Order: sequence, then structure tokens, then C-alpha cells
Amino acid sequence: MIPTITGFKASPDRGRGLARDMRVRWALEEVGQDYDVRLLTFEEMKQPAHLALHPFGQIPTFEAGGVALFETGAIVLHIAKSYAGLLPDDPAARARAVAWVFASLSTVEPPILDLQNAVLGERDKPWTEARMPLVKERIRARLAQLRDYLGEAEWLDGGFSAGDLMMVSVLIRLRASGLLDEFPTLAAYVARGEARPAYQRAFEAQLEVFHAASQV
Ligand code: GTB
Repeated sequence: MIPTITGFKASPDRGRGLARDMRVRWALEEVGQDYDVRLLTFEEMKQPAHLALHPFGQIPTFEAGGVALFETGAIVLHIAKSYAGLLPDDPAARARAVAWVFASLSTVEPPILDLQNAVLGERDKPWTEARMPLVKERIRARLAQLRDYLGEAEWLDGGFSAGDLMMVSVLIRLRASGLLDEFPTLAAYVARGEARPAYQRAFEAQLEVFHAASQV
């Protein structure tokens, strides 16, 4: 059964691989599973057919073999548990890899999202300029902790896992801000993730969608 995922018909990230279907694509590429993509406009995402799959009317979703899921973390963990390659066999290491998926999404990503909201959605608000140093300092504090934990290691906990896939995906969102460059070992960690053939295939596939949408 080939999974079907959803993605933007015309991604607002202009093919930079920042939309969250990229995380699901990468996971499927890592485990060697082909997949289909149903592309949706913003309007289609808010229609009943899609809301039946995703209560918040967003992408990505995942359907395969009677399983229908929303939430990128849940989808990536489902893929990681269904196919070999993204979670270690040892139960303790497996539990730690799952913890890193959660840490990426609930500890590292929120301050990064706060910055993106400030830059993209609140630029014209009177408080934005005054808040910006605080928003950036919160990110730097998390990045410093992550840098200290990672040290000179290649990946977060032994071999590459779903935890690294999610952490790299989260950190990539920082690139435009320049903050990642303040932490060279984290920038190198992200570059290692992006250099993986599975990442490259996923990136090219989502870029192709963007190019196709631009030609319409
Ligand atoms: N918690 C959910 C998950 O992890 O799956 C969040 C899903 C989500 O935020 N989906 C976004 C969406 O569908 C797309 S990825 N938005 C449409 C809507 O809510 O109506 C977030 C995203 C969007 C755009 C960029 N960008 O332009 O750079 C980057 C990331």
C-alpha cells in the first residue's frame, strides 16, 4: 500500500523545503517507501473533505493501509515505527530517539516559530521591534544548550534517527535569520542532515511541485 500525503499546491516557502510535508517526505525517503502526494490549495484545505482528515485544515496528512493521520510528529513516528531505518532496535535508544522528536517539536521549535510569527505576521505591530531581542535570546539559549549536548557528535544519540530528522528540519527554519551561523557545530549538523541522499530526494520532489505551480 503506497501512502498518500498532502502538501501545498503552491507552497508559500517558494520551494525552500520549509513546509512540513518536507519532513514527511524525508522520513519516507529515509525508509525507502514510495509515496503519492495530494496537492491542495489553501481553499481546499478548509473544505470538509480535507477537514475530515485534518481538524485544523492544514498539511501534511498521511493515509496508508487504513491509517489516517495528521500532525507531522505523529506521522514521522508512525513511519519510523512501521519501517526500518529511523529508530534503533534497542528499546532504551528507541525511547530516546522518540524523546528527541518531541524535544525538537515542543522545546526547540516554539521559540523559532515565535520569531517567524514576529517577522512574517507582526512586523507592523508597535511592540515587535522591542520584543525582537528577547525572541532572539530565547532561541540562542536553546541553541546553546543543544550545541553543548551535541558536542562533536555526528547525530544526537548514536546513529541518525527520527529525532535527528525532526531536529534538523526544525533548525533549517532558522537559516534565514542568521542565528544558526552563530553556532557552527549546529550549522554543520544541519548540513550533514541536508547532505543525506534521502533529504536531497525529498527536497527535489517538493521543489518540482513549486516549479510546476509557478508555470501555471
Ligand atoms: N502542528 C502541525 C504539524 O506539525 O503538522 C502544524 C501544521 C502546519 O503548520 N501546517 C501548515 C499549514 O497547513 C504548513 S507547514 N498552513 C496552512 C494553514 O494553516 O492554513 C508550516 C509552514 C508554512 C509556510 C512556511 N513558509 O512559507 O516558509 C513554512 C512552514
